[in-house]
Amino acid sequence: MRQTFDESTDPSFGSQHVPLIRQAMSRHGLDGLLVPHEDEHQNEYLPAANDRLGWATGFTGSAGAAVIFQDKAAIFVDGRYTLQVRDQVDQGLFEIRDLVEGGVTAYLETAARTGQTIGYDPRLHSPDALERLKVAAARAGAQLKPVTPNPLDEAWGMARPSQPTAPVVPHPLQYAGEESSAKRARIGQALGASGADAAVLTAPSSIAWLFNIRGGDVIRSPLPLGQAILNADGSARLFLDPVKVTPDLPAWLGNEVRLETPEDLPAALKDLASKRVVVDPGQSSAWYFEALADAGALVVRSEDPCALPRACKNAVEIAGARTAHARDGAAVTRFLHWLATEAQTSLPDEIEVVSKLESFREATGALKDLSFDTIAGAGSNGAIVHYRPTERLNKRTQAGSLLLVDSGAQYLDGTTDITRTVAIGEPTQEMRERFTLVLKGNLALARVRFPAGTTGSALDALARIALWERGLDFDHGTGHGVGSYLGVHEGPQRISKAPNMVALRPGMIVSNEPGYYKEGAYGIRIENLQFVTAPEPVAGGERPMLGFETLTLAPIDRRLIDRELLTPEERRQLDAYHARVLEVVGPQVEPDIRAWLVEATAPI
Ligand SMILES: [Mn+2]
Repeated sequence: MRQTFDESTDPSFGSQHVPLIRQAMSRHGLDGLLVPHEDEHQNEYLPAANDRLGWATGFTGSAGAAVIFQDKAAIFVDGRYTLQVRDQVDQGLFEIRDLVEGGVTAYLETAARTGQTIGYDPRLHSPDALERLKVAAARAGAQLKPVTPNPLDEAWGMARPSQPTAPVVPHPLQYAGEESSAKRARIGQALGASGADAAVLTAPSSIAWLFNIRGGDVIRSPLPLGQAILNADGSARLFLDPVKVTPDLPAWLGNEVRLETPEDLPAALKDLASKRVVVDPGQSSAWYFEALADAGALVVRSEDPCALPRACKNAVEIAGARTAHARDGAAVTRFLHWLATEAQTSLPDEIEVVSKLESFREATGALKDLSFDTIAGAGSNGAIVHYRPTERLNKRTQAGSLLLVDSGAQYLDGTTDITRTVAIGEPTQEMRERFTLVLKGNLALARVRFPAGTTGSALDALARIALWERGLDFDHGTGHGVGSYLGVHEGPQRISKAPNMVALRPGMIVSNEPGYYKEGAYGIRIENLQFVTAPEPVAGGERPMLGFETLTLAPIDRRLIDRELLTPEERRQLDAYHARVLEVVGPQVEPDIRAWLVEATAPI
């Protein structure tokens, strides 16, 4: 099994580790210390060695922060994690506060005292966030001070896991679709045209994409941790731990890429003196901005130049995504068949559900990893959006309940992410009604046509209108970008209420995942990945329109659909989708599963 069900922390972490952190703070003369969730690479999923917030507090969510003073401490989480944080963190040690409402800055203004010194690790904070924190501390009469090495790392000491050293390997052209040299020339040219001499790249996904390489330093994503400097002439310097460099790599990178070690990076930044250097304040920490300013470089704050080209998948990547989704669809269909038959009477628990699904994906022979830990939420656990089953929380499915399964896979040719909600036993009329409303949102966002320049924010409401009409909604984004054998959450595009200025462009892959959650009862989510298609003229129209093509192929539980709530157009759309599922997945699965699939995809 790839997925595990143990808990990597427990609530005693605070009482065990905070005293050690406070001792280390004392040695540096600090009254307080900032502990963000983010690591040196602004990763969402962290290698164990970089999960400082988890080690200090016990909290394992994907976003958050803590501030540790000598005499008090607070932890900050967003609305997704209010239940989890109470479960994982010692509230005698940490006051629990809202990360979004006020957050760390508001806390510093009231919690810090005149004359205090609060330490921070400049490698872990974005320059903009740090500036706001400095202002807040100053309002309280305190000051922020960069501290190296991080006192928390010193306190962690020998117990800290070692830095990951997964081998970095070539990502062949049959999957990447464009030579690294062509990518570097293209991005370098754009840099030059904007008046820049170079860009510093620190996002692992950008480095993987630009050099056509993959690694395994971050769990569930084939990301190599490292840094790079790309010059306007297309040449580059790539900084990787030498133990990760596989024999084929130097030749794969070619003569225009100089392979160096992370220890060479500070000197390399000094070489950029008097050059105009692009750095992304959303991706690179304050440390880079300070190091470049110290070196006498002219820092240009601008988006990572690889972010947008990486998001717009080329024809080879889209073809790979289709193949990956056809393969994954067959594995998921075998799983859904099991849920619809054997599991209806055996009533498996969540861990058995996760294991079963993983076994079907493993059997494809092509699975490189899961793209994230499978969320299997039985009954009320389905209403916890970021739920992950563990031995302690594991729950058995029951007749008359819903089971929500959100999962994905990493294959060489593509990354998948799919959610299906299925009925165990006989669903209630309310469950069917709400499921159908969610389905209407998913269908609306799949069939929309839109002009060039439209952002994901402008489309978000389409996935919610059916819910809104009944006084319902869901509290998460509708869609996120997805990488090509890279991170399952990848910007810069998003479909969400939160403003996002990035226009959707052909080749971008996004998820379409509306949901509905009834706390303490059940959760519903339907998620397909879809990509933006090229502009096409509309019959009788005046302007060409972009649209979406759905990649994900697996049946949607017909027992949960109230057909009376669907319009004729929605019924046709659902039937056409199911016909495609049968056409692509049917020939791949065993005769008994195929027979079931014929019924599961029958016209509504
Ligand atoms: Mn998703």
